[in-house]
Amino acid sequence: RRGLITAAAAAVPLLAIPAVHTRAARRLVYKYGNNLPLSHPLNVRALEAAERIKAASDGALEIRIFPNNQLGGDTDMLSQVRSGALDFFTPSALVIATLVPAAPINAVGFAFPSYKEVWAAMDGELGAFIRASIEKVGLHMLEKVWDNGFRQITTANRPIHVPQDLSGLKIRVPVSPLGISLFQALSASPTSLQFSEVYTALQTHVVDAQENPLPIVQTAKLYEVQNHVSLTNHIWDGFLFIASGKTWYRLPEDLRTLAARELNAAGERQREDIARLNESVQVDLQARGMVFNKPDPAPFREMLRKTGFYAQWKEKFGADAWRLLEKYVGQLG
Ligand code: X2X
Repeated sequence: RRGLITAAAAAVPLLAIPAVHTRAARRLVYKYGNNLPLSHPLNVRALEAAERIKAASDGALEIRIFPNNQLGGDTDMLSQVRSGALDFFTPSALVIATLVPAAPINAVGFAFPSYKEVWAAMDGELGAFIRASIEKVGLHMLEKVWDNGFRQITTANRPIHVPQDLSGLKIRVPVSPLGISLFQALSASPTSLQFSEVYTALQTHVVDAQENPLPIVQTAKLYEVQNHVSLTNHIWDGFLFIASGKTWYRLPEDLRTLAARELNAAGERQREDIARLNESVQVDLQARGMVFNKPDPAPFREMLRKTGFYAQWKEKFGADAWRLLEKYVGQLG
């Protein structure tokens, strides 16, 4: 009996942190909201982290998760996390851009060739730059960015082989000036909608297309309302783990350290989950009837260059931010 307890304690070393352990009398409940289904690795790993944080703090800090837009769409959650009504939120950099224009520097069209450059940049100077811009508006961004993935185009009515196939296409993009600008430059007709509205908008043909990483197409069941997948990899997108500056700094320091450590570790595991999913998701979506093609990115990039997309966004982000991006992805435009 005794041996069993010792073995269990050894398997969960966090239970042994004494400073946190003594705080059991004060129980804090923090809320975390996001826009994804419970089955997405983001929620699976966040739940796991929440359990570990609760156990290691002996119940002093409980993080309650509200997935799937239960607290409203991205725009609502963004204002809640600013006011302190919500404690944690994981927007894509595309979405937080309405508040922090410098944030979506990672989402410049056709910038990242592969995950190798993505994680070097996001765990390096580019991530630090984004974090610093977010701290300026009174929010705190945890160190590890979680993976959304490379965004791909899906449509109800046609495959996209070359930029001309996008001409006039009614495509949903996130509420994001950069997303709108990218698809306008590629001659499509983009509309901004929150993710909470995407399934219905596709189902009712308010739009005919959308773009998201495949794990989202899978977990949000977009395959029910879309037929074609064109693997454009046009944006690498991540979820920034944002804490409300108002409530984060109110946490006792030991709980803040514990939460940051566990959430960052969960973020790294979530990246591995997405990497594994990326290996199997195409076969799964094909089995559900989706038809895939893989266009050559060169003519898309060329069209962005010709229409002045890169020049325009270099000016908006500024030469310093642009140089940081190019340090990881090579020269753009
Ligand atoms: O809204 C989207 O498309 C999503 C889920 O990818 C983001 O949060 C940006």
